[in-house]
Amino acid sequence: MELKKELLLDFYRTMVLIRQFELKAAELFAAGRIPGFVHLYVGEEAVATGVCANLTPRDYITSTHRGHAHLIAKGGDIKLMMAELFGKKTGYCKGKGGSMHIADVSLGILGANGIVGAGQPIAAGAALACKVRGEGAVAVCFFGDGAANRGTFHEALNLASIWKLPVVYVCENNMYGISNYQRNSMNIADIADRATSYGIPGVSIDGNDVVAVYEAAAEAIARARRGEGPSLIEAKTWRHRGHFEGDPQVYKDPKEQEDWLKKDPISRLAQKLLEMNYATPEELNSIEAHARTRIEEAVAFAENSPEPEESELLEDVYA
Ligand SMILES: Cc1ncc(C[n+]2csc(CCOP(=O)(O)OP(=O)(O)O)c2C)c(N)n1
Ligand SMILES: [Mg+2]
Repeated sequence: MELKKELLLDFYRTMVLIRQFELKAAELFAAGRIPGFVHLYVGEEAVATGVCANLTPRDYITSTHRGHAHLIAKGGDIKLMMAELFGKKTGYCKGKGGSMHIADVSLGILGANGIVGAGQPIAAGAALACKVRGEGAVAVCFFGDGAANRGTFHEALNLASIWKLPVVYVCENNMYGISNYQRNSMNIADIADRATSYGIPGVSIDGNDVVAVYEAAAEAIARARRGEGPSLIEAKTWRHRGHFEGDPQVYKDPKEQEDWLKKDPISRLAQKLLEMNYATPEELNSIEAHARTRIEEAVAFAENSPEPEESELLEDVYA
């Protein structure tokens, strides 16, 4: 299928915005200007972008500890997210959550999550709500290869299958769970094979090709909207940076890292746009410049925002 120029350019805008957000977060973290941990999505942009391009605000997503991109691709507000990273009162969680607790329920973004695999049953629950309401909405669960080994994965997929829930499980297989290579944590090459055990469709795709991601997600989401039940998509990808900022990634094979850097999803899409005469190099540069400006505005918003008051310390906190 040949995708329309505007759609491809939209993918590019989203992917570049994600990349620029992440690179800025890396820079701020290294400079000690944002507290806590940050796990960045650099190199994986095609997955969140290609999937979320099929969703509307009434659809739900669950995210992960590596979640900035999911929020951006689903239409969240980068100013509120940046302020949250800075721990400011204007942030998504009033500055008390940080990078791993960013949610925007009004947009169906049910939250990043520091608990690996926690989104899997949450997405099944959201999909059950969609099914009961009967309005054709769906849920999408983003999770990693490491999370595919959690009990929650098996429980959620089984339940989603037998109840025919409108949910799509999107495994972002970046080959590592922290420093643990996928082949050391499972005896199968393709996580998508696990779909067979639950009697649902499973596909393994090139997660650095945004068009392949978009098309696989379109099919799985359409199936879910038709009431035919869940699917599993495994998007093979690669994180360029460490597991968290500060991780020297000594466990990676330098040759493999180099090979994957050549498969960068943004460069690949840029190449495609140029070859198809859908954009000039100047137009692509101006998309990047625009993204940088938006990120700078988000940083200024965060910096100029107040800290939470001491008197608010126990508000919105549950134990
Ligand atoms: C239940 C649980 N177990 C362990 C951890 C520690 N932990 C944080 S991230 C991570 C690896 C996750 O790997 P993967 O699911 O592949 O996601 P990726 O970081 O590669 O995006 C682990 C083990 C955790 N946060 N939660
Ligand atoms: Mg992983």
